[in-house]
Amino acid sequence: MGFLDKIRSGLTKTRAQIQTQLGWIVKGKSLDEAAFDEIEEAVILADSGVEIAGIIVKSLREQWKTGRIKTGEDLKSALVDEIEKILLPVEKPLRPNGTRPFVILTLGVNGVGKTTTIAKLAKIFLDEKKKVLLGACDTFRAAAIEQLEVWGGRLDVDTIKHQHDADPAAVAFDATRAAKARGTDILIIDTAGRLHTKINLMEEMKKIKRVVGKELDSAPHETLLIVDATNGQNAIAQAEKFNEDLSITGIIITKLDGTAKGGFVLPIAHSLKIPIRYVGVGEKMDDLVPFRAREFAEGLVGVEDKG
Ligand SMILES: Nc1nc2c(ncn2[C@@H]2O[C@H](COP(=O)(O)OP(=O)(O)OP(=O)(O)O)[C@@H](O)[C@H]2O)c(=O)[nH]1
Ligand SMILES: [Mg+2]
Repeated sequence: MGFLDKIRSGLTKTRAQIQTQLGWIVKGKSLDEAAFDEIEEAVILADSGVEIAGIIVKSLREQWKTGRIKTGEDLKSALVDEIEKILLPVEKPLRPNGTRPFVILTLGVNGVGKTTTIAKLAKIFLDEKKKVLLGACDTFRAAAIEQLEVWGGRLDVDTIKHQHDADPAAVAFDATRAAKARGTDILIIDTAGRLHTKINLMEEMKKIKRVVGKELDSAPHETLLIVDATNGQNAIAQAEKFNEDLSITGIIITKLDGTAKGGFVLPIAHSLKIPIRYVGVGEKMDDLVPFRAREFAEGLVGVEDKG
């Protein structure tokens, strides 16, 4: 399956909902004001929020009034264009800049898919013939170190670890040092995901960042926030909080396949303006695909259906 098919498949639930909502519009009936209300409702139901829905519908209405949109088909394809326009500024793929080791610090509340996503990322870099190392800085949850090691084992990648309950910053320090000594290309650091509302998690993450930066200038090179699409609007609040405290440089959205609320990606793109690097569309190792605005917009609305 190519990336386009994977994005499409990952957005199946959201697309199904939007299409149910818009079904009558694309079936060739002439357009009236009600069509635009339907679009607005569909966009809001997909969890894009009132603000985004307003922006999109305003533009579509203008295009209708000036005659650029005439049929239901026109309306649908203009909707795809509007969504693409909102997403395009955050289409910035993660491209390690050649710094070695390139250090990626992953963050996110518990259960969002950090550890799984690290394995998927490692796989992508391994496929590019890069030398990868993992750092097990989630020393809080009992089985976390082992979980990361199991993934590492499957990929034949080493994991730098300490004991359960050890200082995560000390593990990060050792992992960074090891990555330098071994000529590692990419070091990916796993972290704990207790609630972001607890001050000490943020403080702990700041300490990891500081320690890594002391050991290696300009590291971490990517501070990557993982958010779970099934959390919808809640994920936006998480992203805002993490960004405020830890200056996020990239976002990965997981579990798109598990939600009909995939539209929440629009307000994330619109308000945060942080690059969305990849999206997770399943539990398998290769279910992580680069984020592309056009493909995402088409996957949401479904361009292939001619109504
Ligand atoms: N359907 C689906 N499931 C996913 C995706 N990404 C991760 N998961 C699942 O989400 C669950 C949690 O994943 P983890 O990687 O353990 O999450 P985590 O953020 O490391 O969790 P903690 O370490 O407890 O904070 C697992 O069952 C994964 O298989 C995805 O893109 N799609
Ligand atoms: Mg984990």
